Amino acid sequence: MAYIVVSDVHLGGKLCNQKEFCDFLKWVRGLVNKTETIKCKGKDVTIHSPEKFILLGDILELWDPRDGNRDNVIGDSILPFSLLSDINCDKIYVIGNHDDSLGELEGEVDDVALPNGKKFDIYDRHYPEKEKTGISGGIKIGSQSYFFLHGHQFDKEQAILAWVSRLIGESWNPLGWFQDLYNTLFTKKHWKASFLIFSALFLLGGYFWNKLLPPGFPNTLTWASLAGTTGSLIYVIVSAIILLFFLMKGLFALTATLFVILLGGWFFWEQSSFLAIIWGTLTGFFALSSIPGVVASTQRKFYNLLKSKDKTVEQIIHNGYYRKNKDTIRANVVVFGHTHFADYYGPDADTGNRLFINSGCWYGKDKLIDKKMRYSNTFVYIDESGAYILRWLGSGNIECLEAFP
Ligand SMILES: [Mn+2]
Repeated sequence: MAYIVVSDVHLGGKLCNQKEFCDFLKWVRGLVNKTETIKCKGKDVTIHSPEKFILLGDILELWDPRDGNRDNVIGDSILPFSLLSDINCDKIYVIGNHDDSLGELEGEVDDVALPNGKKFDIYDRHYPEKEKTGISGGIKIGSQSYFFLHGHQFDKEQAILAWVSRLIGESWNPLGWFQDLYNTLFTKKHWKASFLIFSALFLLGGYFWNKLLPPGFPNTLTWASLAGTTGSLIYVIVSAIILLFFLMKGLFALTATLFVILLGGWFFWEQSSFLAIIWGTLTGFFALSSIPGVVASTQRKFYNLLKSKDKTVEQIIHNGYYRKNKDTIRANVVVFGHTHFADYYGPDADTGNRLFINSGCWYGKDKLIDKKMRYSNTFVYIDESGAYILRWLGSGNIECLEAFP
């Protein structure tokens, strides 16, 4: 029984190590034919082909893709997911914060059978799922039990998002909303020009409306005077026929939309307010087609202000990120990612006698932080003999960073 755990690849992101990750996946795929023995704290550890491969969140970068363009996520994902599919084991995808919209797929992507007979499963929050008692037990491997989650749940900077999400019963993420709006082809291509048009319409419109509109805007026509004119009678009859036609075709949404437009036309036709509606609609269109571009191009700086990246596990435990009293996990070892820092802490009284292991990331370069090396391209290997934080050096070379026998 062996598990391999990776997190925070951020495929589609600006600094993702997609090539190294693919090389690593090819190496894992090859483990089916030969085992690999490495030195770990003076001991030989044999790495076997895994039974389960856990993708522990933020595998895809849906919040902040390169150039704000989610097509880059698809482009970066084709090879890794095809390689993953080839690896002779089940895959567990646990959702992180940068790929949280995929949580909606938890019920859809449920033990999907891959061509080699292995399975692909999505878990919205953690693996394994909570038991009915509300307690989260672990997976027994050797003498330990393990619990896997991405780790943004420990993050106080994410607390406001989590709090609102719980309140409204669905995932709340305002920047994600802009990201959704930005990722329409027209907006991606033309948001700068749209912003100019929006600014012009907004400023010039505001300036000229006083002069264009007659006093007493909005001037309204009465229903009686409308009904009295032949023109509006024809308008009503033609409208009714059109609506009835679509209604009988069973196109209810289209009928409702046309009803609103035709009713609006009846109210506002021949009035200056009709012009105002056209102006408002155009201004709104160009606002929605440009403001998300402004947000998408500045949000990385915004995220850098509030992210808990590069925190060590000890900082997570001691700086109020992790709250022991809220913890319902019943496992000896908690494996998580999110902070991009392959590291560990515990077990001690502050962790409820649990060991916390961070799987690190496949993003950016190695970096010295507070005299401690923060390595990229790391993973966690678990078998009956214990857990190991390992580092991919390329070409099948593995360095052991920590061992927990
Ligand atoms: Mn994360």
